[in-house]
Amino acid sequence: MNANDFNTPVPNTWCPGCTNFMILAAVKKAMADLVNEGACKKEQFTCVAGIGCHAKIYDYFDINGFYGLHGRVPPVMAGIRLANPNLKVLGFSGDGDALAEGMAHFIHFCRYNLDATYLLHNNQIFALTTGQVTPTSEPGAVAKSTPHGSPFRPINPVVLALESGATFVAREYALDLQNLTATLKRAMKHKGAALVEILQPCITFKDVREFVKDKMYRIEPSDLEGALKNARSWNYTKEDSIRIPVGVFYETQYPTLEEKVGVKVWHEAYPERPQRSTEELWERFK
Ligand SMILES: Cc1ncc(C[n+]2csc(CCOP(=O)(O)OP(=O)(O)O)c2C)c(N)n1
Ligand code: SF4
Ligand SMILES: [Mg+2]
Repeated sequence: MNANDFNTPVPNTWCPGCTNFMILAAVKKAMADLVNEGACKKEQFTCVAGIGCHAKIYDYFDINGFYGLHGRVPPVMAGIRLANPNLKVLGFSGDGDALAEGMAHFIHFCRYNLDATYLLHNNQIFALTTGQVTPTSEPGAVAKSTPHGSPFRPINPVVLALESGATFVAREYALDLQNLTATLKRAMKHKGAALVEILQPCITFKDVREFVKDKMYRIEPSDLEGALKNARSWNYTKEDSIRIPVGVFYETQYPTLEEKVGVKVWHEAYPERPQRSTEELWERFK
């Protein structure tokens, strides 16, 4: 199979040239590679999307999934994994979705070490609502919500994920297709909570492509202290002197939520659980 086997006929409504197109291409390629390598089957991929431009990605690949509420990607991922631990769950979130509306969920996803991959499309702006500051906007950022400049300091999601217990933490650039695909594959193969922050400039409301391309450099994974040091070396500011580390910051093994609560044991103990149709469930809960 190849990446095009994940295509859907849904018309794409991202702005022409949006950097989300590259994330879509990388995710489809990573999934196709994993299927070809025998690591998992196409039907095992399941996606959860937040709310925002990033979330539309769910319409553009042919896998099962769920649109959550704004910021609520992790609890839906947890529900899916606990109900069926055979599924390979990918969560798609934005910087607003993950760190404003969904901040608490983001922390608990890392802390629980849920066995799932969380892709954070970071464009440092609320893009779908046409440009307001988010928790990753730089201090002084001029946007629709802050015409005189943002008075806030940024939150660093890489530091937050490391401090909260995520067992795979990486940052990539949306337009570096090769490294993005490779890191996504590593994240999807990882057992435990994997965060991949993707720097995803919004070309319509905050075009920082040249800035990111100029400033980024690749790092190698290190121990937790080293990873934190690397992560703290850039706090989303836009000074000329900064450099942006990209690559895998940290990777370790630790029991997952699913292992700790004995999900597999529970599923094996009750193999004959009744299969209910969607219609039946709708009648019961409507
Ligand atoms: C609880 C809630 N608050 C606010 C909104 C309005 N809203 C919809 S999309 C969006 C911005 C999303 O920004 P981000 O998560 O960064 O995604 P992007 O559009 O940048 O990909 C907002 C504020 C909403 N739908 N639900
Ligand atoms: S508003 Fe920005 S993030 Fe949204 S589709 Fe357009 S370019 Fe992409
Ligand atoms: Mg955003």
